[in-house]
Amino acid sequence: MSADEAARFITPHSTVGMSGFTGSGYPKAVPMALAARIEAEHAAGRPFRVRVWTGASTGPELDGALARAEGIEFRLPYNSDPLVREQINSGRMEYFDLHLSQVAPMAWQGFLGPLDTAVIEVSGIREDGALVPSSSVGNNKTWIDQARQVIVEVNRWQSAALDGMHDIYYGTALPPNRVPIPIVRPGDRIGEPYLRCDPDKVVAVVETDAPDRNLPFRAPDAAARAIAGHLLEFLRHEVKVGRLPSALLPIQSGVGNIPNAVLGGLLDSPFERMNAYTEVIQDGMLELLAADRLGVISATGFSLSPEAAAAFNADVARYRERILLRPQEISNHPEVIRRLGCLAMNGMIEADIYGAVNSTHVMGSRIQNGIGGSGDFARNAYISIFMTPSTAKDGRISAIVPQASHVDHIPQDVQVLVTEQGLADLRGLSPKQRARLVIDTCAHPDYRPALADYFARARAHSYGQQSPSLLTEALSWHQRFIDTGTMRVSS
Ligand code: 0RQ
Repeated sequence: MSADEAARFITPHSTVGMSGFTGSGYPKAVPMALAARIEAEHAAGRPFRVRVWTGASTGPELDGALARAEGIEFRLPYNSDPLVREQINSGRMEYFDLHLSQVAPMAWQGFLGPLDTAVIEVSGIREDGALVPSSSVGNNKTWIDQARQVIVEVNRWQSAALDGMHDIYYGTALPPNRVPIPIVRPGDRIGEPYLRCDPDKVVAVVETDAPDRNLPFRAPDAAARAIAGHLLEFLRHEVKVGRLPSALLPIQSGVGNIPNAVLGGLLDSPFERMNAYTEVIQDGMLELLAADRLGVISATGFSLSPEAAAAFNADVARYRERILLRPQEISNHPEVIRRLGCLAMNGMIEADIYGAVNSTHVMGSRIQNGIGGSGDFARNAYISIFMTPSTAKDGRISAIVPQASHVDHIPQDVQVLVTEQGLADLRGLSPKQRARLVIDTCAHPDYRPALADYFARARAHSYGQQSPSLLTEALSWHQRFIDTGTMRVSS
C-alpha cells in the first residue's frame, strides 16, 4: 500500500520502533508520511506526537522530518540529526541515551513500556515470509518480535546481493536464562541470514527506491593525519615489544574524520591481515577489505559516502563472504568484545587531566550526539583509545580540561588519549602520573601552562592527594567559555 495508508496505522502517543543505524537501513517513506500526517493534525489543532526507538542515528527523512513536524515526544538511543539535537537541547524532546548493546535487552526487561509498531526497511521478502535485512540490522529483530504490528518497507535501492550477509542470532534471553554468545572469531556465523516475522503481524508493505543518508566524508585535515600518525606509531610499538600480535587484534573504529584518517593510515601499515569487530563500516574499512588488509568485518550497519555506497552496491557479491551484519546487541556485546580483545578507537568531546572522557555533552549540558557504542567498547576493549584535536572552535576551547564537564568514560575505561600534539599511554599509571603525562603530551601549548598551573595548585591545596582537585575552580574553564566565548584567560 502507499506510505500514507501505512502511516495511518500509527496513532498519537504510541511507540514506534524504527530500523536504522548511523544513516543506513532506516525507513524512508513511512516516517515522511507520518510527519505529514502529524503536521496536518497539528494544523487542525489536534496534538500528535510519538515515542521513537531506533538502532542509532537515522536520516533526514526520519528524524529530521518527524522533528520538523514537532512529532517526537521521546527518543532513544543515539541521534546525530541537528533538528532533533536542537529540540533536545531546548527541552522540547525527551532523550534517553543508553549504551547501544543495551537497547534490545532493556526493551525486553519491560520498563520502557510496550512497542506498538515496528517500521522496518528490508531489501526483500522471501516466499516463506522471512525478511532479508538491508544495509543495517540494528534492533530490527527485537522490534519485529516485540511490536504488536509491523510495517515493512522494501527498498529497491538496496542491493539484492545483500542476501546472505546478515547473521541474525536468536539465542539471547533475559537472566536467569542467558547462555554464552558463541563467537570466538570476528567472522563466526552463529545465527540465520533472515529476520523471522509472523505474517499475521504485518499490517502494511510499502515499496521504496531511495538511497541511504550517505554523507560525504571530509578529507582528513592536518590534525586528523597527525593523530593517525601517533596512533599507528603506538600500535607498531606494541607489536614490536610483543604486546600485540602482528595482525593486531580486532579493530573497532568510530565514525568521522579522525577514525577515517586512522583507517587510511592502516592501509599503508606493516601489520598483517587484520580483522574488524566494530559497529559501523565506513569508507576506510571497505578500502582495507578491498586491499585485502582486512580479512573479515563484523558490524551492524554501514556509514558510507555516496561514492563508496555506489561502488559497494555495484560489487556487493565480492564482499559478501567477508562482511557480517549482526544485531547491535551482538556487534556491541560486552562479552564478545572482551573475549576478542578489541582495539577500541573512538572520538571524544573532551578529556580531563586524569583521563575521564566526555563523549556526549558540550559544556556539561548540551548533547552533541550520544554515547553510541563507545561505552560498550571502551570498558571491554583490550586497549581503549580516545582521540580528538587538542582544541575546538578555532582554539577557543581546550579539549583537555581540569575536570570533564560530563563523564561518559571513567579513567579506568580510558587507556590511551591521542591529540595532534601527541599520544599519552595511561596504562598502569596513578592519577597524578596520568595528569602530568596528559598535560605534557596531549594539551595544546596555548593551554598547557594554565593546566600545569592548575595541577600544581591542586597539589598544594587539594583536600586529598589521590586525584588532586580544586572544587571551586575545576569547572571554571567551561563557565568562562559560556560567559566570554573562550576558555582563554584574557590578559
Ligand atoms: O561541532 O558541528 O558545531 O562544528 O563537536 O566534532 O571535531 O567534527 O568530531 O565528528 O569526530 O565527533 C565526540 C561528537 C566527535 C563523536 C564526537 C564539537 C565540534 C563540532 C563534532 P560543529 P568534530 P567528530 C561509534 C562510537 C560518541 C559516540 C561514539 C561522537 C562537533 O565522536 O558522537 O563514539 N562520539 N560512538 O566543534 C565543544 C569540545 C568539542 C566540541 C568537539 N571540546 N567542546 N564542542 N566539539 N569537541 C559510532 C556509534 O556509536 C554510532
